[in-house]
Amino acid sequence: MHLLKDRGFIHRTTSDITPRAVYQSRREWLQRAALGLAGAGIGPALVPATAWAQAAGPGKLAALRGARSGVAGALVMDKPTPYDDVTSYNNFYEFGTDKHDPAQTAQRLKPRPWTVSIEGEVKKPKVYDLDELLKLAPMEERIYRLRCVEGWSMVIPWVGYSLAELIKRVEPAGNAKFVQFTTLADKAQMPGLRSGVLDWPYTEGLRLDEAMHPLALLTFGLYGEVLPNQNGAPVRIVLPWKYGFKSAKSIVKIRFVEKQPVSSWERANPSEYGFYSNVNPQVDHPRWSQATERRIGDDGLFAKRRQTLMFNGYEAQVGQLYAGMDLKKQF
Ligand SMILES: Nc1nc2c(c(=O)[nH]1)N[C@H]1C(S)=C(S)[C@@H](COP(=O)(O)O)O[C@H]1N2
Ligand SMILES: [Mo]
Repeated sequence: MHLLKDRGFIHRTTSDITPRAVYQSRREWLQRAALGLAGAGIGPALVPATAWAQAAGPGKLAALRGARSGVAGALVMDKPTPYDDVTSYNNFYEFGTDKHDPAQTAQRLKPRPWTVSIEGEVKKPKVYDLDELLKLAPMEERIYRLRCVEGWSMVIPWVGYSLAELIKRVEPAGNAKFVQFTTLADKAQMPGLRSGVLDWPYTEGLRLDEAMHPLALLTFGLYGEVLPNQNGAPVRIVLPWKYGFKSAKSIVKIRFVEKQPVSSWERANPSEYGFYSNVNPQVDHPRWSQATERRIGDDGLFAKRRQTLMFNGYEAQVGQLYAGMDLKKQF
């Protein structure tokens, strides 16, 4: 990020190729939400534990239909970014630093078999198999804004459940104050590891109360389908109120710790990337403004930049986590 400019001016625009079935289901869901039905317990509630995980092809979408939790902020009414953009314009430096690299090179990633090791200050440490994680809590669709620190944004319909569901089950000890996420680092699968852009493996961290916030999503899919490799298969986190780099992809380890961990981007450039990295239009990156953003999928060269929102528009939900903090200093 600090090495590359957002090369948005050569971003190819795509027509809205969202598969019709996906679009259809989303429309119904949005309409239900608009009518106030989605939260009223009419129709299917959350997806039964294994239904989404086990369904194949179009069945995956059917299994998700109407799934929602009522978590405030889980639904953004902006038009979702076309599927083709979400899956071909990616930051995933383990697979190369060009936005269009991961869609190609991440085909080498083997998302199964896969385990996630829960370690550190917890009463029930455990190595979870992916299949166990998929069944751990009901899946739901969450339509979130994603704001990259580089100044562009998307709207993505993710599939997953609150990270808190997993955290509750492993029972953090009293001295667990932070959570550290570690991404896979395997040279055989990830050509980008040969570059020295970052210290591998990619790590990220949160305060425990941030990790427990219902908006923090343990994510297994997007647009109704399992996560494409380039979007962090088979499991990642999504933190919609923070800059995109906090949302670590292809996670293999979650460690509960007492001291604030140092994240990969923070280590690489502490004056530019802070531990919190909450989206904040009033705190500029040292080399560019964070006041506005370019929405991927808006019409190319001539699209008007949008105002960036405090906490990416999730202030009502997460603002209290940062009450009393100086957000200019703790950026
Ligand atoms: N392991 C890992 N996770 C990562 C990154 C990365 O390079 N490696 N890039 C981050 C950045 S900068 C962004 S903006 C988002 C992009 O997610 P997306 O490609 O699914 O939109 O992933 C984040 N997670
Ligand atoms: Mo990013």
